[in-house]
Amino acid sequence: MSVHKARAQNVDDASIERFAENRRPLRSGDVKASVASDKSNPGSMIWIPGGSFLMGSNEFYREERPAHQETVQGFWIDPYPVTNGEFGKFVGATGYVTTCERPPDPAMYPDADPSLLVPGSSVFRKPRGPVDLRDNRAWWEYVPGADWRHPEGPDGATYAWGEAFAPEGRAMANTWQGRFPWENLKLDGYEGTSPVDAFPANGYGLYDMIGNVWEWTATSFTTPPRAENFKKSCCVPSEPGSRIARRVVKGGSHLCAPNYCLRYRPAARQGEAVDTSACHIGFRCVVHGSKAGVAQAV
Ligand SMILES: [Ca+2]
Repeated sequence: MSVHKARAQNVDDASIERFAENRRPLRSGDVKASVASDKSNPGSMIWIPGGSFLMGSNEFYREERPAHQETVQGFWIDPYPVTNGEFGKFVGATGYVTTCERPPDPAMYPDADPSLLVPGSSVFRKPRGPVDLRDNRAWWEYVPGADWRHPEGPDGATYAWGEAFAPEGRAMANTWQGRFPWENLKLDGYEGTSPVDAFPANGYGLYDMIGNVWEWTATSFTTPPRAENFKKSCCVPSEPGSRIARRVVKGGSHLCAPNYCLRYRPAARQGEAVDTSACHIGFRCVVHGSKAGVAQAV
């Protein structure tokens, strides 16, 4: 399954060219017809049989190495990332308050100005032109008041999770086409996040496993060998070396671009600090157990 990086780059460029050539408006029935049954039962999950697979890649980023065989037991998984509407129901039922809605604990940040320890989230700001890719502060901004209801901040919100954008073309996933972080060609139709069923499902019937938003996992992220050679990511404001614990995120997002963050691949993985909210991260639910056990689990 490994692909040489240069070859992958060419494939990616070719795919982008095809986006441009094949752009056409989505017809209303293109996707909806295939997911109507799932939408009628939003609690439905999909059974993934257990088996062995090649995990990681030796050809791209260091944190994916080494590629190795892994075995996983069967499990149930959501066909879509959780939408804002679904998450809102959860919050209404439980009173849950997300990390970005809580003020940071001063004990965790003893060197910080206490007046700056206010609830908020990292928000992507597109520069007007090329910037130094070694400093991701050129496109990340900590915005007080930004949260899952207001991912662009309390005064922004041109885009909101779960909103139905008007698609302009077809692609397999919502990534970034163009020169990150200042030129988003939107050849897949989306500048920011996209509806969870806007792109085709994979062979298991799962949507958005690649692109749109990174998805949290329960797996702890440990710094891989030779961390000093880490290539900085467009997608993770906190780089390795932080004292804050990190969890693995998977799948890439609409901010992953081939010139800087070619992580919209199944082999890619990245660490995200558990105290860091960002406008391009989501999640989906998984239930471990037997196929027959889902009735009790869901
Ligand atoms: Ca896009």
